[in-house]
Amino acid sequence: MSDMTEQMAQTAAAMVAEGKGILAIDESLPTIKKRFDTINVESTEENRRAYRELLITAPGGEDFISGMILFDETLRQKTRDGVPFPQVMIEKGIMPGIKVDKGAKDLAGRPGEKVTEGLDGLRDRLAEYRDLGARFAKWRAVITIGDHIPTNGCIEANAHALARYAALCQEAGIVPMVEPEVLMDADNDIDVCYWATEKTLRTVFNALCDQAVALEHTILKTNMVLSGKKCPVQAGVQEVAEKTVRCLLNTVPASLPGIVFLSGGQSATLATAHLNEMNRNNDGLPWPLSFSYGRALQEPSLKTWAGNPENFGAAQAALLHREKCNSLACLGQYSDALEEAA
Ligand code: 5MM
Repeated sequence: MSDMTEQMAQTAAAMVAEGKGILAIDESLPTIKKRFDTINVESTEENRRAYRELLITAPGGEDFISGMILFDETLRQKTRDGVPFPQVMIEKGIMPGIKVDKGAKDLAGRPGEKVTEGLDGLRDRLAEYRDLGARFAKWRAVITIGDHIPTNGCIEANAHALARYAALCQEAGIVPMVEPEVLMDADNDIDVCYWATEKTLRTVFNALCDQAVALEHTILKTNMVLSGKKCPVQAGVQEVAEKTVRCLLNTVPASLPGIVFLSGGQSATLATAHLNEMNRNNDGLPWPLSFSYGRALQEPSLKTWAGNPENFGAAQAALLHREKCNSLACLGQYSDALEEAA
């Protein structure tokens, strides 16, 4: 094994080490503005820096978090004491990751569907990100459920881009986190989500194979199989866990080092309960199941902070609580009682 290959193997294994998960703080400028709007904070560069400092430096986070996904701006920012964020993270034993896609754009000829862009110039950007300390990267594809969608055309286009991105990452010695997200915003029942997720994952793994991506050095970040948010009948925790695991067993090769979930708009506690249920009942799975939540880890912390420097410590405590609960969920040891005690 070359040094670079060996390092990717170590990185991938460390990302999903027992009881650890990934904190996603890679909101693009439009998304972080949306989040800040909910707390009436202006999305200035300094406010984004201060908020990300809070998340990155939370004491004890390293016990539950193996890596954080950063936005380009954040990878280049520093603490108020002048220490670059990647350096702070590495000193804490947390691996820096970087979002490298350029966002989901309307897919020509496919109304209502998106394709993620960002392949142009990616080889050069990856080389720079590696020099800045990034050890893994993320690219998110968005699959929408609706009338007659998702189409094959949309799933194929996104899978192809994900595979091209993953191959470029591995060429640069960076572990690709491959994120196809089937959105949970519609009124579909859970079985439609199962169908769309299964089809998407099958297509993605075929594309990865076509582009010679080493699955041993790849992490999958995916949605859980859920009822759409607007569906009048919501599947319970057990059904979500059972159908998600069944879908993954039917589509994801055993050689993958690990699978992490996005939260996708679930409440913070439900995202934890679903992950816990999957891990509580499934000892013999081929891969660890962990978390890479954005909103479900950050929301309580964002609300507590509310842009006020005096709330810095309390907001870090709120983040740590969610990190600890999800760490326990990776081990199948989470319970509702932990929320009441908090
Ligand atoms: C943290 O949000 C990420 C960036 O989103 P945009 O590129 O749309 O700004 C997002 O990719 C995130 O990593 C995943 O969706 C998981 O986050 P959630 O909130 O769904 O757990």
